[in-house]
Amino acid sequence: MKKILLLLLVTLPFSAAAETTHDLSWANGGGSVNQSLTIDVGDTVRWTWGAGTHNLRSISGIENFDSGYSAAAGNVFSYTFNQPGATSYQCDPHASNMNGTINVTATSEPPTPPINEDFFQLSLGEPINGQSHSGIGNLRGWAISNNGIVRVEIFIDGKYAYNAPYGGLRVDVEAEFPNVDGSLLSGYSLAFGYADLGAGQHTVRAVAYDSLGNSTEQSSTFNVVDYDKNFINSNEVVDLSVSNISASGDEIMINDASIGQRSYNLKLKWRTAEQGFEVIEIQ
Ligand SMILES: [Cu+2]
Repeated sequence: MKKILLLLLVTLPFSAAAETTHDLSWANGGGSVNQSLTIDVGDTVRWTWGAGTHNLRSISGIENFDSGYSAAAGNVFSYTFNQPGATSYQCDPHASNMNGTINVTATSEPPTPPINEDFFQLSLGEPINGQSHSGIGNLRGWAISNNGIVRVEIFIDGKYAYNAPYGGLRVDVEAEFPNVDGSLLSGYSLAFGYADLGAGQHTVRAVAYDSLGNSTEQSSTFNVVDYDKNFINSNEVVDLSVSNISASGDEIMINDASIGQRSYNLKLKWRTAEQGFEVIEIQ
């Protein structure tokens, strides 16, 4: 419905300014002296010859035209005026008796299409698409719309899970989108138990809705790495004293980590989004 209204608004001014054809006589009987006509850009003037031999030629002004001579009564010369401004013309043999001026006024400019102020964007920062997650981490991102964000829905592996709390402080988003209303408080975030999903590939999808009912979304497909159990309790010993720990680039390898009476090989990797190291491999 909205689109139909917009189309009407855009097309109406054009149809209202449809080109018109104006008829004038072109004869030597006194009826073609000091012709004066004001028309719109794009209009056509059509002169119809009376008796006698006449031409019709522009002599000053914006446009240039010359009908050439015709001795045929009923001969017609048409000219379409596409530029605003005045043009004077005459019949050369009867210049004092057959002359005139056409004034062309610019039609009102068609309105420029309304600027699309519907800015609507959602970003899912974590989980990180294509990466590994483990344990408990964040599910977070931001959503902004000039029409206001009503809610952010979270889908896990294709199923609706819950609405994410929305309204968190995002100074960085406001800095990037200062002209979008509400960008300062555009964050959504919650603690997320990645391990609860179980090891393997999973997808989280965040869908934002604005006040007009529009939606936009982003998905992340990621890998969950897991210990034998989903949660290492506080009474379970984590002991790295016999581990072999090495580092390469932004990764830390911990071999023979004793966790809850089991031995694991772990790989940790620096995560910019998390500003910390995340366990990305558990063996
Ligand atoms: Cu003439």
